[in-house]
Amino acid sequence: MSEALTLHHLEYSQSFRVLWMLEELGYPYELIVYTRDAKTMAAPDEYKALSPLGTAPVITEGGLALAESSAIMEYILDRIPNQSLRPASDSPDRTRYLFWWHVAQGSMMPLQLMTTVTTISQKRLPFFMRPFVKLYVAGLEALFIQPRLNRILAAAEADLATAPWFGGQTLSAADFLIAFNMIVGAERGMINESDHPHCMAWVARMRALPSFAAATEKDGRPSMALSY
Ligand SMILES: N[C@@H](CCC(=O)N[C@@H](CS)C(=O)NCC(=O)O)C(=O)O
Repeated sequence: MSEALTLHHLEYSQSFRVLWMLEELGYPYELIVYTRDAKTMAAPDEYKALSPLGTAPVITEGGLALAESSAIMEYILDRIPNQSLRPASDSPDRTRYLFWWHVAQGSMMPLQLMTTVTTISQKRLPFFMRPFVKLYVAGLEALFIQPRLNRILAAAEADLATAPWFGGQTLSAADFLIAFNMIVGAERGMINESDHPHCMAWVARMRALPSFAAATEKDGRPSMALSY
């Protein structure tokens, strides 16, 4: 295992946000890009073997192998004392930063994942089961998933109307963490100009960062969303 901090990046995955934040920080790292299994879209076996969870992202450094996007991002930020991506505990932006940092993984991702899983599994079901499952999924979307996502996006609209970044006045790690949710949401039409103008303006601001161009060049993928 290399002594240098190495990001194991799985294509079309949440590891893009770690790649992007590393580029923003200018922190030295090595990059290994893995492709998904063409049939199952799962991570390849060599990726699954990297960490106990078998999920992307993973970083390694010497004997360390660390999974989970937010744990990895905190680990990297802890290594750089003078970075500005985490508002200090006495900053007026701190609570807003903490809120969105946790919303990304704790509230938004589970809802988006439910939609992804139900969409993929419907396509893999025997055709005679599909109408029943479609009805069930439509109910789940209407009663549970969409109302919750709508409340999150309404809160994001309200906050982004008062300050440009999820963490408040300055760009923060919360922006990079939630960027995967937001940009995939925009690519899939869940976030759109007519309903979420402030969110779309934030997406444009994020995409305009030089670190986005650098990360996409290294990633080499046309989008963040996995097509299914
Ligand atoms: N909460 C985890 C979720 C990780 C996760 O589900 N990653 C997906 C990629 S977006 C994955 O590894 N998929 C491939 C697989 O499960 O084989 C994190 O943020 O690291």
